[in-house]
Amino acid sequence: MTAQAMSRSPAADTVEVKQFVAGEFVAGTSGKTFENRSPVDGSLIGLVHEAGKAEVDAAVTAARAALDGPWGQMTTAERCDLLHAVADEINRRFNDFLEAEILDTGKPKSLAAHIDIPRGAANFKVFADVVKNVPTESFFLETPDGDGAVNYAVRVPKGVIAVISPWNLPLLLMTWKVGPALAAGNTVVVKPSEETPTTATLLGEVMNAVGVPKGVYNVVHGFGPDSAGEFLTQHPGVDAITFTGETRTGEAIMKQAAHGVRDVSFELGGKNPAVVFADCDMDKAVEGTMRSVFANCGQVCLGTERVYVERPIFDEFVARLKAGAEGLKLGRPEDPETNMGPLVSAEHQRKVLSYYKLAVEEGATVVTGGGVPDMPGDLAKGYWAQPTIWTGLPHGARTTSEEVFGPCCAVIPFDGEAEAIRMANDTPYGLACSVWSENIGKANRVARKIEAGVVWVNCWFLRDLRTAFGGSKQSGIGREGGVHSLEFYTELKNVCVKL
Ligand code: NAD
Ligand code: 6OD
Repeated sequence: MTAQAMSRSPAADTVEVKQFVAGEFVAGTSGKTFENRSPVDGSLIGLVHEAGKAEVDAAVTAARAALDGPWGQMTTAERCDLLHAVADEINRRFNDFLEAEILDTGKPKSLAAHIDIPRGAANFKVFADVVKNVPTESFFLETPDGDGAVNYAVRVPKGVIAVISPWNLPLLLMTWKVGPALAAGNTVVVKPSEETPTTATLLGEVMNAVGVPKGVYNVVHGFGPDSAGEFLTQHPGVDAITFTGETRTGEAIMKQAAHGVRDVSFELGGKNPAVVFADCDMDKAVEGTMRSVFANCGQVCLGTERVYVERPIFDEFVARLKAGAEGLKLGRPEDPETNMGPLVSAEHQRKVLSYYKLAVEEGATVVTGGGVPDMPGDLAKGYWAQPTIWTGLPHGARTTSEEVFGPCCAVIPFDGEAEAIRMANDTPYGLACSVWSENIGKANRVARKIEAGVVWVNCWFLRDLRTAFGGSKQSGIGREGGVHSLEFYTELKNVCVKL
């Protein structure tokens, strides 16, 4: 990977990642950097320049100037053509993005190549097309003079949007917000996760290459509290904040957004159930649950951590899930055989392993896993966790209530539809659920009663980007996707014309 986004450090064989502000890659004025380490073997990938208040302020100022400048003067069609060009350029540089995402996350290349990078490009095309085609309402108002008035609505951009994104699907989740924000005519300042800074920065090169005006897309690096994340969400020049991450962080950001009564869109944590009925197609239910528990090493907000299985098939289901988990191949991202990578960081590994210990203390039977796998050579220094399945956890255990965000699940038996719904809903979260049954009437009845923003029937993570996406309860505020994204990224303005 060449590029202005990354430069080679003279001191070591590592790269330096800089901020992207007003179309330029810049170091922080404080000179502070932090390390970016490979989750696969703990080796140093590079140094990331940390933004201070000055860089965050420069990024917000650049975003404001672009809004008032060429970007604000473009027609929707011109803007959307540019976003199509952004998507095409991501696809042209597919391997650069793939390499960067794999280095930062350690995820299998096959996963990033099929999901992360293609969606990173698609997020620009889909929302450009939504914006070009969305109708707005109009009303004819009768007036006493007989001439009447016409009301019509227009959508106007909200302004400068702060985008705060997590590390689990870095390019996908960041562009899921940047795509609609830019399509709607806003400008953005992105603060990617400190764990995965690279693809957001690389996207700056793409913006420059296709001629997106300077200041439309900006990136600042750093942490949350007392760092770039907080400096950005507190900045008075930010008009709205869109955030994906932990529920606790959402609470902190909401307080920051209260100053100036700024709008927020939140995609937060989950403790997602799967409900597997005895009349399911067992092969499909096992395969789908395997993916929903272990994909991306369990680091998917929509992933399943509670599997409710109807009693008559409980033992068989657990046995088949165990066989599947034990068949997973952990290894280097580039190895085509690998289907599970490491956890993202040493800190996250400590968190996941603490839940592995807690599950046993809470009375779990460990069906498989429960520790750190033996990895060969340098891989032993990486942040690995075994795919883990528990049974026998009592209702209300912390391991079945709190989000672990690792490759693990508790499998719990149930008797009948009502009990399944009650147990699935007994959580402060409400993000996603999958229901497995060949009785389509029952599956849909259950789907409608589950308290979650997204329910999949006989599938998992089958995405249609036109649909509403988001969480209920403590899993989020608002919906994004299709026209729903525009409800957050625009103000709907009514114009009344007396005829
Ligand atoms: P996190 O909340 O720790 O961090 C997310 C981002 O917020 C990072 O960029 C971080 O630097 C920043 N941040 C932290 N504190 C901040 C503060 N006080 N002010 C401003 N910014 C701050 O989350 P994570 O560990 O990166 O991601 C995992 C979490 O994200 C899990 O809980 C997962 O469920 C959730 N998630 C939810 C969705 C969804 O769609 N609902 C999608 C992906 C991940
Ligand atoms: O597919 C998406 O658009 C989306 N936001 C997925 C979220 C995955 C969470 O880890």
